[in-house]
Amino acid sequence: MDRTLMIIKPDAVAKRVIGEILRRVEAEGFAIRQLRMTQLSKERAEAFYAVHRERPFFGALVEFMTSGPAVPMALERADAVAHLRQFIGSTDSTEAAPGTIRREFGTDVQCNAVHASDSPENAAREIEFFFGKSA
Ligand code: 3AN
Repeated sequence: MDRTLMIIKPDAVAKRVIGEILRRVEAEGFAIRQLRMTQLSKERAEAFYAVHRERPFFGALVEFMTSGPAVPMALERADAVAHLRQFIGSTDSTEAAPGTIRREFGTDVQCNAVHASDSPENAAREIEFFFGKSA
């Protein structure tokens, strides 16, 4: 079993679809191992997205991710990282396949409902970022 990190972003929290997203994730075979609600500070959001620091959308991304509470969670399943990426759909919600989380609950490339780790290495780093070493 592998683990990955998913975050329900502030847009989806504001839409009150936390429960619906969790239902779909569990129905897809993921076990929720850790979960909490948190409001990211500017410093924490900048650290989380440090790899994107030079991208033109970095400031807007940090502003969005700190605009309200978010719900990070550690999810476990066979092939968790790749399976979750495929399950949530493309980054841009307007281009994500019908039936995916980002298509169903997101709006555009910024307000795209959820984050999912893009590699096992980043999954381990991101789970530790929110839940510490014991996660
Ligand atoms: P993903 O989250 O699918 O791995 P990345 O790593 O390319 O996508 O981008 C990280 C985050 O930055 C995305 N989740 C999205 O919210 C935001 N983002 C990516 N591209 C843009 C863009 N062109 N404009 C605004 N935000 C973007």
